Amino acid sequence: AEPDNALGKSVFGKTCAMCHAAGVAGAPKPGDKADWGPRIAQGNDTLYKHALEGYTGAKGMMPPRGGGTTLKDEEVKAAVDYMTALSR
Ligand code: HEB
Repeated sequence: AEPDNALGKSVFGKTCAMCHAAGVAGAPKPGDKADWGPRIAQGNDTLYKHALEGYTGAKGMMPPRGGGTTLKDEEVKAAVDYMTALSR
């Protein structure tokens, strides 16, 4: 399905930007193709899983749902799609 960019942009601004906008604590910045390239290459299923469940990578710790515990799966996925679309 087409990503809902309005939804993704809104969720990103409220919950993800606090780390991802400035690259706080190793969070990949939207538009940083060098950082996002290998991440995007993992495929959407892995990106969604990491965003939903959280994980610790080489650069730092991604919290489950970015700490937005009440976010629906489709809201988190839309925010992932928003970031990756800016980073291809
Ligand atoms: Fe994050 C990473 C999403 C929020 C921190 N993240 C990441 C990724 C994604 C995301 C997709 C990639 C994955 C891979 O590579 O596999 N986030 C996201 C979202 C949100 C967020 C969607 C909202 C909901 N983050 C966030 C926050 C923070 C973060 C809030 C802080 C606290 N992240 C992060 C980091 C990282 C990430 C640090 C990196 C890790 C490594 O090492 O890799």
